[in-house]
Amino acid sequence: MASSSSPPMSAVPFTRVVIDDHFWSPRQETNRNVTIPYVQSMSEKTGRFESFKLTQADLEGGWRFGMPNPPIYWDSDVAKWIEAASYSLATHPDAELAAKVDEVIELIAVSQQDDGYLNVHFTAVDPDGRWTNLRDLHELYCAGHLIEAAVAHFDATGKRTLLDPMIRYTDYIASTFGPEPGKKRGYPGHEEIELALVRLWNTTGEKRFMDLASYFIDERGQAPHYFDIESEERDEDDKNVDEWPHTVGLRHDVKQAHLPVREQTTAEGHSVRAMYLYDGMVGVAAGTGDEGLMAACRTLWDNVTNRRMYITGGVGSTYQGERFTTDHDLPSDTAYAETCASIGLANWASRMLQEEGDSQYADELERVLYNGFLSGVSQEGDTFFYANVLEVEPQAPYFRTRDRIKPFRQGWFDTACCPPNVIRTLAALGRYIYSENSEGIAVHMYVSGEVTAHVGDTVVTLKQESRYPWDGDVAISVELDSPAEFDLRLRIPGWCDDAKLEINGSPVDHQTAKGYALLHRVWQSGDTVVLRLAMPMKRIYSDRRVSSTVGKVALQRGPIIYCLEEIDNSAGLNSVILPRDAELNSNFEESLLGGVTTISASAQKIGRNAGESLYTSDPGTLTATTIKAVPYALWGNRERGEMLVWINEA
Ligand code: FUB
Ligand code: ZN
Repeated sequence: MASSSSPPMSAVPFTRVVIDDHFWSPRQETNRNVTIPYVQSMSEKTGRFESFKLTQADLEGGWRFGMPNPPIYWDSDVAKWIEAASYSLATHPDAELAAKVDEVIELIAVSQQDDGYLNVHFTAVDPDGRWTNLRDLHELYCAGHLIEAAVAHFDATGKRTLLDPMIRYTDYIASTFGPEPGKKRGYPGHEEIELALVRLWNTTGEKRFMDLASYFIDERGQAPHYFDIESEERDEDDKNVDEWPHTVGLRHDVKQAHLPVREQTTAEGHSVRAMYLYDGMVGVAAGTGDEGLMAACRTLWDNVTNRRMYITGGVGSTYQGERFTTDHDLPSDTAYAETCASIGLANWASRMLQEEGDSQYADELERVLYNGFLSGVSQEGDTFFYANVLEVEPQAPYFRTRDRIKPFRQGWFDTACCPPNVIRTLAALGRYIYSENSEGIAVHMYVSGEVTAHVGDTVVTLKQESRYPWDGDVAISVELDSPAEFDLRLRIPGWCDDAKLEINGSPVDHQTAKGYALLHRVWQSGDTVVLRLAMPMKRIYSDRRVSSTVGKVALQRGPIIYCLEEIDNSAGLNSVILPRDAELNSNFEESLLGGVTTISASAQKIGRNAGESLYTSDPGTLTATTIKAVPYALWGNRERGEMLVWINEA
């Protein structure tokens, strides 16, 4: 029987998904051939790998890599590279890469202390500082990334060379923190370990890891406040200061520690931390059946996606504190929208999706992947955005405020969290496409290739073929050993107003459940489903309370958000006015940016006002022009120049 409610699903692991897609395959190939090796070479060049060998004595005479000493977050960069390399090895064996991974893991394992502790900075640079400042110093964040790397490496290779040291480290952490007498009641200032412990629990089945994740989540924000206790112990007068403009990181809300997490109703603080926390919360809620915690996740989801998220799926409205600000505060030109935060949002969305089975989560996942995540890396794979702004005027001075915010992609950053985050995400992209449970299979993303899914004991192969995201026709064929009855759920994207389905060439009416076309039948090998998603160009308007976009329009086609670039439209993008009734035309341009659909329209441009006065009564004259918009994710891959997502509308 088809049922509109369905038990929680599991994401089909990327190792059972083959991506053979004209849009994503080239990006994955570049990731494998360029970006993963590039992050490896930068890690070598900057001393990140070698830092695991450091001792205090080495540092006395100055370190040959030029940095005064390894910063507090380096372990996490190396961990993300191992994670990415492991994913890559799982789908594309490569002896040289495997040997390099083994070599780096050996360095890490050797750096583990006798009691199980493992952290470069607090071993070589500041041994007395261990666990003295969880609020600011990233020890548990680094541990989390190393745990994720260990799980990825074990899953990919079956080797326990990183998993065992990390289990030892985790057990040491569990002996240090917790509610039991004699333990510190601490939790991380930068979340990450929570979601990593959920992964460790998934892989090992050891409940103690879930218990530790649960402890970290529920201890956050409790009174008396651990970060204040710590700061007193350090004899520092830097307790939480809640008055604005105290943004520099001491505020508890920057760390989502202003309230116990179950009482939080708005996304506050540092956006990457928030995303990682919420991901961990769903993992724990799902693992323990904790409906109260899940309800908190739903409330936060609603706040983020309906009031605090950019149209590109970026989150974090200011570089000050790299944080969320207030509802509807989404400035385009000073957006932060860190690449890591988009990745965090994608992972949180995917986890919500497995539990709730509702297409709203897949819609946002898709929004992020095709827009605010993919913008983070160049098509050539060796330059990156840290902040993904929605409007660029290259001369604007705010770009000079931090090296992380520039009007062009850069090769590396002082804090290089984003590039290694990009590589692990692209390498395991297949994990976002399908889910399975005992009742059937759900297709969330339309990406050509195939999946081997498990519906109870039945093994089902689905083959997908489409020219998505440029074309909304998707063909899915079923392969089975023998006929089997199950649900096939196909997501009808939120942006699509007209979806039609055919099975074996005949149109079928479909029931919709939670945003998915629900097809229940006895499937035979060779059955083919065709989904036709109308993909017209759309004008999108924001809530009028978003002051920076009032009177402006964004262009969208399918999941793709568009932008204007100077190279196609000449300078002065903010003087463009798109009449409300101007016809939009789409055109697939084979030789542009690897083959993309562009949108063009007749528009107007306001000319400069007469004279040199800054302020004048001359309104300027309007001249006719034609505009051409390209996918936002691909901007900045040609010449440097202006870029604009939200266009003035007349
Ligand atoms: O602090 C570690 C990482 O660096 C954060 O996740 C990023 O936002 C950046 O601050
Ligand atoms: Zn980052």
